[in-house]
Amino acid sequence: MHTLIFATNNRNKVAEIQSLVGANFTIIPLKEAGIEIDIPEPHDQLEANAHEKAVTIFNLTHQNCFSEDTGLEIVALDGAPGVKSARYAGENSNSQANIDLVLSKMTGIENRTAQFRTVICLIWENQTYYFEGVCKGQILSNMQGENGFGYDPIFVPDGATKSFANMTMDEKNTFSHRKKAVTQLFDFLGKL
Ligand code: ITT
Repeated sequence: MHTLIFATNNRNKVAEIQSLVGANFTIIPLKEAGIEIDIPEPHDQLEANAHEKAVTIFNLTHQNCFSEDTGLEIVALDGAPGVKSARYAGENSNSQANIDLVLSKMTGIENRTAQFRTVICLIWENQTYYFEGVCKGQILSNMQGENGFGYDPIFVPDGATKSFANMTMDEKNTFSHRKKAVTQLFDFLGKL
């Protein structure tokens, strides 16, 4: 059995990833590890922010750990909100404010193509590794569904007919960026 600290304060990410973990791994969220810090995300690339989060926690714990940074990249908005997805409508903005801003910027725009991109940074036995998962889809013109978190009510993945927020977690996992990145992570760890 291996133990990995997951360097996140986002309980929705923890729930999604814990639903995917195989029997050989135990994931310890920051809260359970007794770590209460606001992890910095100062960079303009998902990879660099993921690295910053993992290194911050590694330096505190000296234990194997991973982090992930996710962005919603909308073609018609030149890739925004992207790396700023958590704070698109301002430093202390919530999901509703972020969604409202996206929908207002997308008013009248026909090209609704977007993707979620997740980058995982793993620090394992002092070495750093990256894994990426992408989920392509379309931005809706209004919110649909109550499940999930973040931008889920306005995103329909390619191959689906309903938003992520109208799916169960298992359904979302059949499409999701996070599932794809996490699968690579555990495939890699499983081969070590
Ligand atoms: P940590 O940095 O502590 O991991 P965070 O919430 O700040 O948590 P991010 O920096 O990765 O996470 O911010 C990405 C934002 O994008 C997040 O706040 C959500 O609003 C949104 N997001 C991330 N994954 C998502 C998903 O699967 N579905 C919908 N929105 C998502």
